[in-house]
Amino acid sequence: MHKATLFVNNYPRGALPKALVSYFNLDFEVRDATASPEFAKEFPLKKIPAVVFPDGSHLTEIIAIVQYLVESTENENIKKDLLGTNALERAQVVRWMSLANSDFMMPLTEAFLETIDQLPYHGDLVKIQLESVDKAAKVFEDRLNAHEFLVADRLTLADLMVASLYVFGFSTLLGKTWRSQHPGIMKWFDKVSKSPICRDILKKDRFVEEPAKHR
Ligand SMILES: N[C@@H](CCC(=O)N[C@@H](CS)C(=O)NCC(=O)O)C(=O)O
Repeated sequence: MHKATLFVNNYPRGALPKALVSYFNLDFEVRDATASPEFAKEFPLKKIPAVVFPDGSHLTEIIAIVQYLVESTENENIKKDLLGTNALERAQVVRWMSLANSDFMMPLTEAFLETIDQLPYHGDLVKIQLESVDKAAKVFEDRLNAHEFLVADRLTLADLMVASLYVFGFSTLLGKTWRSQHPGIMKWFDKVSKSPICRDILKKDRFVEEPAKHR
């Protein structure tokens, strides 16, 4: 293997890593994890995104991977803008990415998988999970009602990653009514979706009007 390989598929956490490799023209081979026996062999948890380096070492976890991809660009100004210009900004970038990846994305994914019967369905549990999603979303909504972006009033990696996870929500369980109740998030999403880095992955044409329902 001569270059690092980034494994993704069409699941939500693969979109931003793939977009970063493409936009910054990074020296990574991007492979479809689903079609690759090597992926399952190398990564027993079978979760994307995942990277194998030419020396055989691994990198997993979306936050670590997107940070590493931005660090791999040669433009120091872009790196600073996206990752933070001081210790506190860098910590705030990680803070928002982690909040979205855990408190928002985990209950949302489970609620969705239960709704479409890819996990056992229990209506009460889905309700509790969606309440957790709303609690986390309120933290984002409050921030975005008072500020244009998540960190430091300019676009950072936090905005790109968090928006790339929200788009999954807007395409599944967070329908038109939910979106109308979160104007701060929607105004911010609109702004982030114009960034050339990720405009191809933040498309509104996948938004659902009505949330997916259990049959
Ligand atoms: N902790 C991991 C979670 C990765 C993850 O759950 N990825 C999902 C796709 S968005 C996945 O591969 N799911 C497949 C599975 O759970 O079998 C991270 O933050 O990157």
